[in-house]
Amino acid sequence: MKAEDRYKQMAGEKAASFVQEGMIVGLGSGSTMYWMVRKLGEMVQKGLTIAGIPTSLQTEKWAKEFGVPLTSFAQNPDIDLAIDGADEIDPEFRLIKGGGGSLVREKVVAAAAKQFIIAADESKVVSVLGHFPLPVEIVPFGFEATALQLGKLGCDPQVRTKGNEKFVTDNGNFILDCSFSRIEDPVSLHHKIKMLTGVVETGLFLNMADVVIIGDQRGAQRMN
Ligand code: ABF
Repeated sequence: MKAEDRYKQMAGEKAASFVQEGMIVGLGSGSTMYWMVRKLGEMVQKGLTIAGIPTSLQTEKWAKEFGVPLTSFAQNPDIDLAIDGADEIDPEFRLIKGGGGSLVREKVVAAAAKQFIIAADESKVVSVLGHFPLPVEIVPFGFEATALQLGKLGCDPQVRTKGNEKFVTDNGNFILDCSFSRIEDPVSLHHKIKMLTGVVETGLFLNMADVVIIGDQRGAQRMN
């Protein structure tokens, strides 16, 4: 196993240890969350009673594979704990997420949770956000016009593709990946993007992460 994958596994499994009896848990997306959901399955097998709300169809598959019971917002709108990965984490624990295309469901779940835990390998820790292209979910209708407006904010938006087709999110939308290089004021940028007609959500998760767990050669460390 590559070191980075081991770091992901350690961070994901440590995040799972925060889950307690009877909790409704938001289940994040991405490869780090594979290890977190897998660990939750082991905990369920040992008698833990929980139910999870998945943030992607892939996470839903993992939960079923590992025996983690699932629920929904219709049954449980009040989430105790959401656990997710990230693409970038800055010193103020502000995040870029959405590399996997699930940012809208991830943000809805994170916003509904009493506590939000991030688990990631050390490669995600940055001094300033922006090297990773910022994902922005937009409605497909008039996406070309939305891209033009987004470009005026200082990036060259690229419509995400999957093979020869445009990538379509679990919500039926498109994603524009926007390379800003350095995002000095993520709060201001997030609000400017959100005000654009056609934009559903940005991959900037600001002042949301309550706990950040980083996996590195020393193991899994809680950063805050
Ligand atoms: C998900 O985790 C996404 O928001 C983010 O892109 C991804 C990180 O992927 P990985 O855990 O595979 O590094 O929450």
